[in-house]
Amino acid sequence: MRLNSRPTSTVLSASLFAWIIGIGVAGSAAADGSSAGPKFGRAMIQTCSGVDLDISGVGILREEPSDEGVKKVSVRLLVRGLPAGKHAVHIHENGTCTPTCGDAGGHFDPGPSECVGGANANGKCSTPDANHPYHMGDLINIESKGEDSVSVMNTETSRITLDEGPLGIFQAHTNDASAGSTFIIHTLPDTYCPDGTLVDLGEDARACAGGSRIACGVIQPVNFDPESDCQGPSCIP
Ligand SMILES: [Cu+2]
Repeated sequence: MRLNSRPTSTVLSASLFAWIIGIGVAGSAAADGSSAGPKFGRAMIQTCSGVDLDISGVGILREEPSDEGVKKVSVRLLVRGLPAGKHAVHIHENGTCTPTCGDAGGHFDPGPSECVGGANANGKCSTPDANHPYHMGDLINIESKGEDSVSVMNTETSRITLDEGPLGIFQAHTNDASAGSTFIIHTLPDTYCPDGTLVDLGEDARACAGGSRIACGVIQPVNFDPESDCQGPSCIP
């Protein structure tokens, strides 16, 4: 089944959760990048440490082979346990969720635009949200009807690739960054920084990008076999 490329954020019943995960990744895969099939990534999403919620889910990425310069990656999230409302979802720059979700780093955004606001004394961007919502890892919100529901988000991005290269999400892009990347789900919706400015919600200066982090999953390259690997309980977080 081809992943739905229409940007949506909807809610499904829990009874459909396993079924969707089972067929949502079907297709021939490219395990080592040597075949002409699609490439897949998967993240098992869990509650961030110190957060009093019971979140679990899966994030699935699919990139079709193409000789064109711009690659499109389908992104699909299915998540249980999110509080009601919209929640920001981004791809963050480090391939780790531990010891805290803060270790996932900032939004995935390799390249010279990363430090639009200039670097501080530690070599970090002094205004990490300056490029928001145009970071390479910025995605759309996921919407929940409540912690007992299963939330689904489908979107498509051409800002990343599952292949190697400057926008590859499975490699390290800075000397101090862990290789790989993560999905981070935030407590608040992404407001996409209207007019290019941060939305001031008090103490949280990054509120325009969803505020604190409540769930995280490391994105890893996978080769799903739809006949065996991902049509059973092993696919269900
Ligand atoms: Cu984020």
